[in-house]
Amino acid sequence: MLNGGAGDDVIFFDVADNDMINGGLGTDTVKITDTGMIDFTNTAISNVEMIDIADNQAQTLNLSVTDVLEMTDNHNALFIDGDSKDSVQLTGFEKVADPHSMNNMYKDGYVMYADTASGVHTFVYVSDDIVM
Ligand SMILES: [Ca+2]
Ligand SMILES: [Ca+2]
Ligand SMILES: [Ca+2]
Repeated sequence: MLNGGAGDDVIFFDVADNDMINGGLGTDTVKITDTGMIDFTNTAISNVEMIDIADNQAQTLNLSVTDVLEMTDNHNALFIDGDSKDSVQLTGFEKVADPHSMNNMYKDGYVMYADTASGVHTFVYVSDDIVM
């Protein structure tokens, strides 16, 4: 169990170890250095605000609406920082055409995706360095 606590934390996630991670309060980043397909179906990550795969290595993140709801806090918003070797496969999300028009956590440099069906508003913000 890796417990972030109150501050802004950077937590390294090792796919093989699959530790439970609780970011706690603050803006918490999970850094992943494993390469290849990263699937979050059986991970136990919570209260995290950002996944960072910007390491010039190729990762593919596979995320469903359920995965994002489980790993975030009650804002249900996940940022993903990466590089041009990475890709993100989102299931149940669609691109938001005009993120500035919405009252949300949008920041320039990201592409915003919103869930299509859950009824809970769930958002993923993917760095535009990542080619989708
Ligand atoms: Ca924290
Ligand atoms: Ca947090
Ligand atoms: Ca990468």
